[in-house]
Amino acid sequence: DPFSQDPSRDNALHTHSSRPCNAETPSCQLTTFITPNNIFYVRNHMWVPTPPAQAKLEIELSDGEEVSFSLRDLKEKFPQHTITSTLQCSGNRRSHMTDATTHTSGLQWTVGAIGTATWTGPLLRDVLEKSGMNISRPPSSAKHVQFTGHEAYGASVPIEKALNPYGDVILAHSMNNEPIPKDHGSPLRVIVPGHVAARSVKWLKKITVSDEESTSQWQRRDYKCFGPNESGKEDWGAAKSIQEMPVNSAVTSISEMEGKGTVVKGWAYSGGGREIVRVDVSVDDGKSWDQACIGCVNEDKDANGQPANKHWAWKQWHYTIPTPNGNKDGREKKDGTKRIIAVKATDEAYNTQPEHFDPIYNVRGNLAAAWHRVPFEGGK
Ligand code: MTE
Ligand code: MO
Repeated sequence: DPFSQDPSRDNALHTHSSRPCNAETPSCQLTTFITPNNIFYVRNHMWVPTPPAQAKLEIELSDGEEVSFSLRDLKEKFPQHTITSTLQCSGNRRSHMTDATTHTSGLQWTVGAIGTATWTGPLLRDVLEKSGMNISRPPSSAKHVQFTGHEAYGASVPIEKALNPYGDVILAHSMNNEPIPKDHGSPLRVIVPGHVAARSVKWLKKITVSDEESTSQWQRRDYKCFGPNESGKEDWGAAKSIQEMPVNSAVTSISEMEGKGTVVKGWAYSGGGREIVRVDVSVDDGKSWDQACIGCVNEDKDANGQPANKHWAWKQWHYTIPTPNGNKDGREKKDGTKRIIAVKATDEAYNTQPEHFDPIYNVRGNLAAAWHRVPFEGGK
């Protein structure tokens, strides 16, 4: 039974499948800037492997040169970097696309296939340099960096991201100052900040610098996106792999504060290190808007202290619904129908979210980034 090495898991996680384990963080626990390890979402395609204690990380350069490093080498022979990065699954919010359209296949995540942690380890570019690669003038055969996990999962990123001195791609051995837990890639995973979490390969076994992308199905097929009319006739070879993620946001909690009205909280995140610069909230399903307070609920100062183009982490926002005259809590319209809260975020490139799911529909339910609409029932 390959699943016999799977760890026990926190009961608070909302489990979509147990073998393999796919479980999301409950939305009410997504309101801290750092997501604690025990409730960080788990997305496993297979079982949790237990790499042999003496296993070395293998590196193969594009000229065929092979070297390897022990975990100790990676911790002691390289400068260590700590970054704060959000990881988000390409299928996060898929259930909202399902609700708004007819059907999507895949795990029906709500708002919790996302989380933020600090990650520590050497920079991938430093490890490649020590392996013998000329990182300032890489050979023309070096176009992609492929990552292979101990259980056979694999993915790749373009060489530009891997070598970018501002790219912060690290080989992480620590998550929130603890050794990486089993579910999250123990003892070593790559963290590719700003990119879809599918590229942050866990239980890292091998790194291959190549002139082509990883040949795995997770690189060549699953994590691609298509037009609404292309469902069932996807040209997988022609479509671009998902790397950086589009701007997205969600409501994670709505709570009534005694005498202070109703407080709505949520997250907002964009790929590629693009900073979230505005979060707009509507309590009438998009007819009128107001701005949420961004970052004000962060306990961690890092949230606002990230350098330009390196906003690898989400921002948290909150909004207090004003109480309209003659309507005690604003949750019902005069005709008695429920109000709809809508939220959309804007990133520093002034990208924003589409209003509806129909124009971004794809049967796999990837990149579900339309406005998040929630019926306002109050007191939830
Ligand atoms: N790496 C390996 N080896 N095996 C996997 O199944 N899943 C990927 C990525 N890396 C995966 C993997 C996907 S699709 C996601 S969303 C993230 O890991 C999930 O990371 P987490 O479980 O630590 O949240
Ligand atoms: Mo994912």
